[in-house]
Amino acid sequence: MKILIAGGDGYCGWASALHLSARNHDVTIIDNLIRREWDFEHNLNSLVPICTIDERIQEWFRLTGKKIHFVNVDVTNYSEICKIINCEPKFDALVHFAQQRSAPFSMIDHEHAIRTHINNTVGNMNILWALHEYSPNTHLVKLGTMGEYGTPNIDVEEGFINIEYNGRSDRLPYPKQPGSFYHLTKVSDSDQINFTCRTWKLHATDLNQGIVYGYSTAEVDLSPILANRFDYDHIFGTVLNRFCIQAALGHPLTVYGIGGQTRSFIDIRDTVKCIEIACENPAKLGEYRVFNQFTEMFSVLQLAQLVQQVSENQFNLKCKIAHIKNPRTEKEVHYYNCINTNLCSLGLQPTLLSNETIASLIQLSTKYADRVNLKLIPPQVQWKPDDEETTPNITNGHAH
Ligand code: NAD
Ligand code: USQ
Repeated sequence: MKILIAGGDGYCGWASALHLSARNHDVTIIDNLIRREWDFEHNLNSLVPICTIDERIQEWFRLTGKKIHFVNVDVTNYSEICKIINCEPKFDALVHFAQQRSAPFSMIDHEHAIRTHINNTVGNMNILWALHEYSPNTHLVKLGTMGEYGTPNIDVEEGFINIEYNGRSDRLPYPKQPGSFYHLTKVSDSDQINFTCRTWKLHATDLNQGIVYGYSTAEVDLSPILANRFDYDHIFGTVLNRFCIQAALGHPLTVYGIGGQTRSFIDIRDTVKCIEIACENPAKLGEYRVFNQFTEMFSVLQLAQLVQQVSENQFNLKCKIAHIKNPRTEKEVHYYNCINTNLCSLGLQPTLLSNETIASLIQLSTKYADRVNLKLIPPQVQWKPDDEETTPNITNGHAH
């Protein structure tokens, strides 16, 4: 297949581009490299050093003889994205990763919320319009997020829910309760995509992905020049990756509040397989389908305890769990049960979180420990400053 990967210089996008290229798909990456600029702007750095996109692509060619094409394109620039989508032969699939993806980044201030909104919402609409005008048969595979649903007190279905009301019934989009301005943009994207499938008969798969963890994939591991980014900071670092790095450094694990917040998770090795499955099994023309792309659910505290056990038992590292004041507005104790049957029924065989994976992430973090800026670990972005009443001050696991 001829596949366009928007956002292919990023964490999920780079690993997916290599995975698809390794399977002989003809891959083109578009990315405006803005994530590297955001890192620079906020003084952040990937734990693992990453090469330029040109170096990465050359190395891949050197090792495998396979060519990945790269074009520096900003998806918010409509004429640029049209030029790419209109090229011949047309793309069979467009995988859209190219967004500002950090919830804390979107909550820093008005300017960051607006930047996130414009980048994500305009970029998504441009892609939809360009597909409509120039290539309606290209299957859109869009990265959404499990956080679109929030934490309702009922099971979370895959995109739609059957509702009976006043004696009538319908299958309607599942209600959304996103937890940040970033997550809100994903809800808006889903509405836009659903609308354009209904109205213009585009076809799309909305992948509501859980929190991705891990580093290694078969392809990334082939060479240090193919290294992927691995974020540990309080803005882009995600919870399990952060805990493994913190354990390696002897830093207390930063559980926000009680730690009963439960989320959906997926290993990056399964992310790349899910992208492959979605591309190779396209939605029908006019179909908008939603897959919940995760394999397991954990509370934040459960993850901290798992990392603590591995670091103490396998590395003899003392590992404390610190319950720190939650900078976010979110439920810390709640019901959470999400359905994820669609991808499994198309062949996904989940890679479940293992002690080996945690140990490998701790080892990776030890190797690059001297690159960590400790000031970037504690959370600095608050959803609601001075939110004393909704967030108890907690130390050593006890709420005061
Ligand atoms: P990332 O920040 O590592 O990569 C995103 C890439 O998109 C970067 O290379 C960036 O330069 C590019 N980009 C951003 N805006 C762009 C624009 N306007 N034009 C062109 N390129 C642009 O993020 P990631 O972790 O790889 O996430 C990729 C996607 O997956 C995002 O849409 C994110 O919402 C989704 N997702 C990620 C996770 C996770 O845990 N990492 C979980 C669920 C969903
Ligand atoms: N958390 C901690 N300690 C930390 C970091 C986070 O307790 O040091 C808690 C947060 O309060 C939250 C949970 O862990 O309850 C998850 O936070 P996160 O930063 O790992 O993930 P999140 O902000 O939800 O965002 C990440 C990605 C985003 C993606 C999302 C998937 O950055 O792109 O969309 O995961 S989901 O959570 O399913 O929406």
